[in-house]
Amino acid sequence: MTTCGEFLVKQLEAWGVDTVFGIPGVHTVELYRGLPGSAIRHITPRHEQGAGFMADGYARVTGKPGVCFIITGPGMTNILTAMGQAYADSIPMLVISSVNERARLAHGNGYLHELPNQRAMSAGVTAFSHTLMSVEELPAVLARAFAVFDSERPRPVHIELPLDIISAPAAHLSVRPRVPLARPAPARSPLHEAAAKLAKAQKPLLLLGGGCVAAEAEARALASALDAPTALTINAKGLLPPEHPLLLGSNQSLVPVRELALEADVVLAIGTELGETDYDVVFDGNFKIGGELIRIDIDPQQLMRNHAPSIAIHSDARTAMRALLELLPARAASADSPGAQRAAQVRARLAEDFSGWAHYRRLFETILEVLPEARFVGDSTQTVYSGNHLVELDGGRRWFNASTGYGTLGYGLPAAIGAKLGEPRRPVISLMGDGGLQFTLPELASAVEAKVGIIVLLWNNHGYGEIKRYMERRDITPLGVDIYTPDFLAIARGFGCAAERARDHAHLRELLRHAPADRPLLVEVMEATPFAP
Ligand SMILES: Cc1ncc(C[n+]2csc(CCOP(=O)(O)OP(=O)(O)O)c2C)c(N)n1
Ligand SMILES: [Mg+2]
Repeated sequence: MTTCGEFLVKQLEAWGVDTVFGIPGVHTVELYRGLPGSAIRHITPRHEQGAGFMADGYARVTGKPGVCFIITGPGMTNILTAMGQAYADSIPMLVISSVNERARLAHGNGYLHELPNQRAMSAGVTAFSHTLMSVEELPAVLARAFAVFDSERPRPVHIELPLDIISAPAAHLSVRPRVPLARPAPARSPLHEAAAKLAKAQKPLLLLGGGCVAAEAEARALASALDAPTALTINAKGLLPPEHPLLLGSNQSLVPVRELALEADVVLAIGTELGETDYDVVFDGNFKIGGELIRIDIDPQQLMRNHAPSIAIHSDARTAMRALLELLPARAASADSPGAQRAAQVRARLAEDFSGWAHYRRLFETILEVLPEARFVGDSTQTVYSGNHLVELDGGRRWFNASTGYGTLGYGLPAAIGAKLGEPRRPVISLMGDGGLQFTLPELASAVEAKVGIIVLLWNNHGYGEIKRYMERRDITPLGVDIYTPDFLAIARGFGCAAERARDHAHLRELLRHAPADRPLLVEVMEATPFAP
């Protein structure tokens, strides 16, 4: 007999799911019945928030949905934060959970793991949340979830299976093929209007966001065709390589780029929210667009948020960029074209702004010297804040962190584990602070268990440094920020990791060079000489 739980596994396997993150409980064991006989690998985190962050990191690297199996109640409340992070950053995630039997829903009788309304709770951080009321619904509901992942703005989807449904017979269901679904393409009229405006622009500016990560070649071609200085959000980092003459980096909150945005006659913004954490980390509301704004986004509502466009194109980024490239006359972008000169002036001014950050620059140079292909998965700490401005990489999906959007501390370790599982051959550096690492520290055990060779670069300043500074700047006596910091090296070793404190840059280089392939290496860097200014 095939149960509904077994059928679910078969259907997921048929649609390309190769990894599931989850912690089983008495409510979900029936989801596990089919897993050992499948090609799906199961990764066990130490907390459901870890499962969600791992799925997030896996999804960002592979472009495929990260899939989690989660128990009713506490499992779902635990993963909710990670779903919020994925929701804010438009990451595809499929959360399959159990829920109490249909006849027991919404009674408040105190059944095991009971919540008043689990579906309603997750609805706020998902594209949709669905309670399966019959086995027969499952194929269509799963197909709806994949329709979101394939052709909408990606977001988490939650499907909950009542206990009497998970174990119900499902032999009569057959595994469906995945129906290919195209992403929305641009309508003709706004596309032509946009192309005409862009062809005439004297001082164009291109703003690319995380919605463009699957369109690297198109992003490079479009920047050149427009000869437009190009700013990248943090999730778009790498779409233009470090030496690209039009690159402005991710510095939209800084004056030189803001002046460019004000002067530009036409601004083309693609796959970007134009949101606060990329355009206004200084929270002063001073990112202004002076000229005409053309927006391209897969989410029609997003086209109308933050900055109103004069031309709005509802489309997948890559499809629209390709269509625009066909309509645009090629401008000769070169090292000294007008666009490149405007970008070079901004970069020179930014370099002055960054002069106090030479020590961070040196840290990243050291890492990239040893591991030029590295991917950086960060938390919300000094190395991340500075790297957001300083680091440029060749290739997208190589720099993401929890300093943007929802901004959850503790993200960086489990997301790095997911990223490494998603693309094992690429070195992964998890950029953590001593505060953030303590949120999800036990996931080191999950990484050891899964034989994941990530490098955790711990920036230790004995406290919630950023918040302490913020309090001091506002004349608030620091409280709750000088936290006790444990012996991270002993703890990491206790979990089975390699762990060392880097004495200096030469030592750091050595440690990185000899990082084990099959278990994490924790490298502690003290926020003091020789890593400080
Ligand atoms: C879940 C969560 N709780 C609290 C915060 C607020 N917060 C942001 S940064 C920060 C300090 C982080 O300390 P650490 O990781 O040591 O980095 P540092 O600033 O010291 O470099 C805190 C508490 C948050 N972003 N997320
Ligand atoms: Mg700290």
